[in-house]
Amino acid sequence: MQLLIILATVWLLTAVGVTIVPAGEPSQSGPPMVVPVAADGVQRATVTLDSYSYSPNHLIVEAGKPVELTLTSVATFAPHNFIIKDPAGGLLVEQDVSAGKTVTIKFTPTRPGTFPIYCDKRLWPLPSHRDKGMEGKLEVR
Ligand SMILES: [Cu+2]
Repeated sequence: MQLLIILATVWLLTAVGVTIVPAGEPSQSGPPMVVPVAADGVQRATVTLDSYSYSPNHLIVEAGKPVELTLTSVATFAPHNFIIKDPAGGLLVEQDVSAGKTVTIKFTPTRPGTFPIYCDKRLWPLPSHRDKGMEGKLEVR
């Protein structure tokens, strides 16, 4: 009986998920933003997090200079995060941003390349936020 309830719940949530997420909508890459270098040598930009997107979602930065990102969530309910992983380049960013909150992060990318930015939050058994299009890219030149 308990299993039946679980199965029914899974089915219901999946059905709702399918309704919310339009099928076949690839996540769109917005116009690239070349992050400006301030007088103090820091590359600063503000990224807006929403359900389920980053704006801008394509950041271009220079290697070897610190990057400071202000992450502002305009989501009303869902918690999000901001992840960039380049283990070979020693870059590991994983920052939670609660709904409606603003957090500042700082990191210095050391090697050129294009690295995915994504949110790995998910409300099981719904698809992850990344699967819903919450992703972008960090282009290090
Ligand atoms: Cu998210």
